[in-house]
Amino acid sequence: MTDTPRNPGNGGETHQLAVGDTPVLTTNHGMPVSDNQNSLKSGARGPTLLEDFVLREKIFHFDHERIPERIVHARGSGAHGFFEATDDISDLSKAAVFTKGEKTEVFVRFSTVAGGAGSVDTPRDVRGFAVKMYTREGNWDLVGNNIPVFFIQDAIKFPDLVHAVKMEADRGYPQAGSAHDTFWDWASLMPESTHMLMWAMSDRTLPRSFRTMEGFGVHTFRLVNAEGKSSFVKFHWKPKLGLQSTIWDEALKLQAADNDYHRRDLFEAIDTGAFPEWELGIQVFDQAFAEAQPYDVLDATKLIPEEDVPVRIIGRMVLDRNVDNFFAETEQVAFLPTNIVPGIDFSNDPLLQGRLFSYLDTQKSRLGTTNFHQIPINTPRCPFGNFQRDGLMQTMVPKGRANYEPNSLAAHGEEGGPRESKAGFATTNAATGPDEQGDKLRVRAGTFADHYSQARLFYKSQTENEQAHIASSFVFELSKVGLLDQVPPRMVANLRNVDEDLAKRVADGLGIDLPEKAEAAKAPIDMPPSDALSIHKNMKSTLEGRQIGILIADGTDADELDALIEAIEAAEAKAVIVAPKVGGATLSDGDKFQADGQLAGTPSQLFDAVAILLSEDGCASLLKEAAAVDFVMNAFGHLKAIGATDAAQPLLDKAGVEPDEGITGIGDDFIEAAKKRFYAREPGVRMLA
Ligand code: HDE
Repeated sequence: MTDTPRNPGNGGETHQLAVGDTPVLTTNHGMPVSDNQNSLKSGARGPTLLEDFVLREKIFHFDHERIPERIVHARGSGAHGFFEATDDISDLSKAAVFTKGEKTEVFVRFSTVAGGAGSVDTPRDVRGFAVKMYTREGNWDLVGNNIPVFFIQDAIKFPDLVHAVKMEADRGYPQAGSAHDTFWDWASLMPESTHMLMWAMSDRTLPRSFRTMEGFGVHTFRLVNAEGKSSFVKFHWKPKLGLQSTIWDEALKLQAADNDYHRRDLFEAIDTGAFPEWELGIQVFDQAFAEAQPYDVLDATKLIPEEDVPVRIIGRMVLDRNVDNFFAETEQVAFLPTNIVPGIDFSNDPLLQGRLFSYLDTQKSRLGTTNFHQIPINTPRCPFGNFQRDGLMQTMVPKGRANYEPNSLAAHGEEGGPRESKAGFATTNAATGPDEQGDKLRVRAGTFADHYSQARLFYKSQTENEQAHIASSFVFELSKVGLLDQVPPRMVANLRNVDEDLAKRVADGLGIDLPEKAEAAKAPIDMPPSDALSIHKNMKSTLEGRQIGILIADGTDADELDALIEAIEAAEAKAVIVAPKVGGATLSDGDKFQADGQLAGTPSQLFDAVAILLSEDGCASLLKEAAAVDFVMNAFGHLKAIGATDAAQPLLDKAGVEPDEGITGIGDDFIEAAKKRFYAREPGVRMLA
């Protein structure tokens, strides 16, 4: 009877009543129920009776099943796993979680930001990357994003940002997207958001999967060693599979093909043992380095180029267990940037400082009680205890009279309760840099004034295709803005400080005159380009973790199909068979081969590369099927490898496929090609800004 929903407090004891091996259905109060099909009525066709407490309890509970969704990051997907420290950094941090060889249980939640809980997985949006580590010194939550910088410098602007980007207040749309008036109205008035906008308009906001995106702690934190010496640190998660993103047209079509594309990918990867993995890296620097930079390390709109401070890998995280229950775990998990452990500390980043209040506060309205830490997904795995008591939904039963401290109850043979320890968390003396203490001022430090240099750095570090994608995204998003006369020119005026060519491309793409350059609070400087900022320069030529769609139909050669599946699996990818009928197709050997997906419902945007394995007759039959033509046409337009039998050529011709390096046969050449995207094809298939 292990699967029976039961009160976690009852120690997992089984119900006494059972029907064979099946536990008996009971009310929430344990009373066995004899009929779960019919409500209690006065006469078979008469009114339902108020007396029916079984019905009332069931409907009452159902009526209250939902809790408020997160104000931001409402749509998310979670998984369990572990973190393993792989390097000794005891010279930098005394945190137990970093002890070389130490394994710590983790829970991770990935999310989009703007959309509601029921929105789709693939809009253009920043992704949340929140990690809860259940360390033996308490929970450490690294609540980050897949982009290393943020829109704003000061927490006081966060409600404005979120109001502007979420659906518009009067009309309740658009859902899950920034391509609308209020977002760009706000953004074009906020030069400090320019750097983040460059990232947001790049393919970083169109990740292929959670498994192929980086994560960042964003803020500067501190590491503190046993002697109390502190260093500054930035945290990075690097995906084992390398970076991979979709392109805009593909993301749009994915939205139509599968609303749950990323959630499904995460779940299925873990379910099939292809465990997602990341390395944890740190950039460590000191006050002298901080003061020597042309930007402020406390400014969350800035990053530290990896060329200046290399990322040192200190551990790995593997997600190896799916949630058992989405609500209990993924929905109820409460991340708190205030969850840190001795050996890690905050910096004075004013955005981080604001977050230290917000997350604790929001959990109370979301989860309804100050006791949300007692919900199993949030409970520390190490012993914990203090004198905080009572409150809504208190599930712990503290014994004795000691609910205050100091007390001398132990001297009288009673439980005295826990006491503070010198080994506990102690805040680092934060006033180590200039202007970190002094008069009370409602100001922004002058060192935060440069809003464009790193936006320029980001743009310059991209490949030609990536630059074109950024320009085209600005054009697309700004073309959705109704306030055409003021907002796009204001945005382009800002972009002139980033890169003149970019500004021109965006103005041209919109069909507007190039506006005067916006006045910069501080003149931008040129920083040396950084390869780490480009996705294309950090993609891995691998099939590991990828999905290859194989289109078959009646008459497909059985041996060729077997060989191809074998080669794909040998390269640690998954072969997904697509056929006109889900029941499968009759192959050349007369056997029926089961399909994984029906052609009309399994378009090629779901795959990283496709193979078209058709006989002459099979191809002839599919020439009249729009879904087959789209399958090939979209794979080509999305710059993917297409392997095809000679007999499939008429379908490729109808889909407008032109030969290039990515168009191959179905042998080893295809396996090699499938590891890549063919960005050189793009100018031939799409007009970019
Ligand atoms: Fe958040 N953010 N945030 N945020 N954030 C929330 O907390 C907030 C910021 C991030 O999967 C909320 O539990 C403020 C930066 C993630 O459950 C809320 C400010 C970064 C998640 C909140 C920021 C993030 C949240 C909503 C500016 C990247 C999802 C529900 C001072 C480093 C966590 C909740 C999950 C969630 C407030 C800025 C990441 C309202 C006030 C910067 C990944 O408390």
